[in-house]
Amino acid sequence: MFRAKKKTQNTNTSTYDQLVSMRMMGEPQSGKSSLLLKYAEDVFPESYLSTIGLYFKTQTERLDNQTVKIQVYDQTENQDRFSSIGGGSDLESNKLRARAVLFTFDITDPQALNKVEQLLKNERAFIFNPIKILVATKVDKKTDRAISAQAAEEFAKTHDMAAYIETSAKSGINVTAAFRAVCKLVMQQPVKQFIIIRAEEPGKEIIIKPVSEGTHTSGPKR
Ligand SMILES: Nc1nc2c(ncn2[C@@H]2O[C@H](COP(=O)(O)OP(=O)(O)OP(=O)(O)O)[C@@H](O)[C@H]2O)c(=O)[nH]1
Ligand SMILES: [Mg+2]
Repeated sequence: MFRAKKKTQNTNTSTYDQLVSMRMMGEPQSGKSSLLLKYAEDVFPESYLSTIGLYFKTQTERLDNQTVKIQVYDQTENQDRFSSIGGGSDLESNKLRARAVLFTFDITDPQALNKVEQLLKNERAFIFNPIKILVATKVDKKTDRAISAQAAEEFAKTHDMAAYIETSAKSGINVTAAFRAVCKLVMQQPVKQFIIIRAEEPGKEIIIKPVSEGTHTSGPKR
């Protein structure tokens, strides 16, 4: 299911049909870089290294019969907060124009959703009206879980987000699925459905369940 090898990071414009940009946003240590690294390079370094500066990584996916180049921006929140639209670098301004924002939250932090709520108040960060996606990280830490899937789903819906996705950079569960789903949402704009990808059972991969807004309460019991 997951790629064993790193794909060629080909920046040749002629090799893709569409470019989809997205950005990671979330508290320091919420798992932004780990998720991106697992996706782009299939590695998970156990030791924590705070992100310094603004980075992006690219990956190519085949979606809906198109070759899509996905570009993902990553920056730690302390630096992200001071991003400027006009005065910043081209990289900064491209980051702000990203079509989707992945809000990462650590499922073991009881305050995690409050922290996402704080980030959402930074209106300047969403001036180009990106699609918002709530991404639970570290779902391998089951016994330390402090935020239920139901609470997170509810939060995502009430905060005008397009999806709730559970991931683990450590186990690899739903990592590729998450980026592919976000990419699909961007390509299918305007978004009409709320997408849920949950990690219900170990080894049981993913459940992709498009549901009409307001009708869904929880994932299927299995
Ligand atoms: N168990 C487990 N630990 C994880 C997972 N993802 C990240 N971590 C750990 O959480 C810590 C923070 O991860 P990072 O990916 O560096 O977090 P970040 O959001 O990029 O942090 P900043 O760059 O400081 O903003 C590291 O020690 C990671 O090893 C995961 O899926 N499972
Ligand atoms: Mg980081």
